Amino acid sequence: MKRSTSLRVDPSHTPTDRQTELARIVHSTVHSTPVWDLHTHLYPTGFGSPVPTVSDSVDPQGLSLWGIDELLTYHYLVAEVYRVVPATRLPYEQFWRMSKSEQADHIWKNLFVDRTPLSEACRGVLTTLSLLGLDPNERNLDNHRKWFAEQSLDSHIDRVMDTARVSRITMTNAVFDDNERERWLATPSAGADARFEAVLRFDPLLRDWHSAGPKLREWGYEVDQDLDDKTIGEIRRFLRDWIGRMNAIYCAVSLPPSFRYRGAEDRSPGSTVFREAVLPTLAEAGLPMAMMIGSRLQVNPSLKDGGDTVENSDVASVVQLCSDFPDNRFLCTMLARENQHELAVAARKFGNLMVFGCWWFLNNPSLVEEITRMRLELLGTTFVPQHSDARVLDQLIYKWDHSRSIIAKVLADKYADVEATGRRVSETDIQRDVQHLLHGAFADFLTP
Ligand code: FIX
Ligand code: ZN
Repeated sequence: MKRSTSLRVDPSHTPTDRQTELARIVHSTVHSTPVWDLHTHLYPTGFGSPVPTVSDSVDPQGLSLWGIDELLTYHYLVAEVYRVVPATRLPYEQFWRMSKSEQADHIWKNLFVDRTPLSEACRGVLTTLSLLGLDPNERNLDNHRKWFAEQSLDSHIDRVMDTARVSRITMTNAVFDDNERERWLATPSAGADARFEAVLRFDPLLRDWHSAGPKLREWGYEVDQDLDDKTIGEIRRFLRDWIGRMNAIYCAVSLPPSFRYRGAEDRSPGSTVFREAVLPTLAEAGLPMAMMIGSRLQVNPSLKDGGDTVENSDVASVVQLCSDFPDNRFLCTMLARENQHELAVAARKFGNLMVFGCWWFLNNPSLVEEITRMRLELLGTTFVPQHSDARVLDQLIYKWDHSRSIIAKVLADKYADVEATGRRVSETDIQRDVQHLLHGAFADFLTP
């Protein structure tokens, strides 16, 4: 058969009408297909909110963050404003003594008024304001604050999910966080909101058994520092209790760059708890384990949540776990750009490994494009391209708008590459693939 050369994709070449049509279809499909956001730090109204409005009661320790002042004091922007106004001019303690709105005013002036908001986190605030129907050209915050104060959280959750086309929000429920744990114990129904799914997060269990053990004892689990059979049994009871209480759809942990798993002979406390308590419990429950690897915590504690950084991590440990635990399923994202190719290749070797997201410092258009393109070329549609990691409800709007545009751009290129072989790609094909990338790959991976 004579190969058609008319469809060959030549990057220097003006797009053909077909390529332009493909790009239009893909962009429209990606932006309209609902997404199941598999990792956020968002909460339903049952967990309270510190955000004052005309209709909601304020819960100063509430966990559900939303509105313009929370958007502007996102830890990404705190770190960025300290690039403009250094601690020598504004001591950290002075900043943290400010009210939330004073902190927001400081960030707004220095990053949005006195300079062009070029960074991804800055641009995100503008996208969110714009898609909520607010004017991104406003130079002061009064009108924005007035609008948010007139909203009620529960209906705002619906509005934001509808605008971002997020069909379901997956939480991060940190059981070692006293505020979160005590809310679950006091109000078991707090998480009962069909728009949200719970995830049991237990970093200290694997990162610092020596501090986690005494807490489990305090909570009524008869554990010792030595990880003997009785202790392992009690850790498994603790996990089963909280998986049940939360109705968790998976369990998660953030692991440092130094995390290593070297197999059965690895007797470190974290690896022993992982191997003998966590993974057997999850295999028995049929739940995936999410590993988020590469954050070196608190290199600058004065920035609080903004004080963490990234370092290269060890993909060989992920390979070892996937190989040693074929009955477990692993969701995995890594924080270093340098780890992405090796991790994607590891996913080619293990069907029980699902790579997901462009996490945190990778969630920038240039890196989302590079990583998504590489993953599509190595994995087809067998990965989850993005999660929002939203900490403030309204961030869903920009995080998904920005990511969808990049995913659509890359997908359109790859469909053009397919059509350059002579194979036609239908709109139905595109809809099926996009639904899989934004929902199906994750949803299917949740079921054994
Ligand atoms: O460990 C995590 O879940 C991280 O995503 C967060 O701790 C981090 O602060 C974040 O929000 C990144 O986007
Ligand atoms: Zn997160």
